[in-house]
Amino acid sequence: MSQKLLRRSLLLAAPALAALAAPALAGPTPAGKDAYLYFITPHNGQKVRSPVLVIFGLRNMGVAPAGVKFPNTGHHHLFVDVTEPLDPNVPIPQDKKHLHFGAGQTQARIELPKGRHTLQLVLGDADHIPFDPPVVSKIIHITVI
Ligand SMILES: [Cu+2]
Repeated sequence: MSQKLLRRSLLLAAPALAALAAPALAGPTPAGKDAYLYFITPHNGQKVRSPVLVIFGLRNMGVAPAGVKFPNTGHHHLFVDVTEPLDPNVPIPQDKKHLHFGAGQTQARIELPKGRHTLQLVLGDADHIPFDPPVVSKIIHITVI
């Protein structure tokens, strides 16, 4: 491998290594005592129209933007039709099924296709890692008509 090519592959590898190291450095953030995460709306079994207004309810903890390390706070994540179990030791993925509300939002309007969907809220710490123990809502089922 040429010196130039080697340097390029190291540069490419660096962010990946940093991402792998981050959870171990951050460590699990303790959840607030009696933290309770829930949907204010919609409710389980509700028939709704898209865009769906989702309001996040949280008791006994506060909301802070992502990146802000303040005791007993986190930011909301909405899981849409997620079937894989939550891995509490790594940052929550960021994709169409895992929505981050890193500005500290407590509600959102989300576009969903017609049909049945599952929704679940997961609170993440400043580094998007679930708390210890994880602060998650019940999974609710909604139907978009
Ligand atoms: Cu996040």
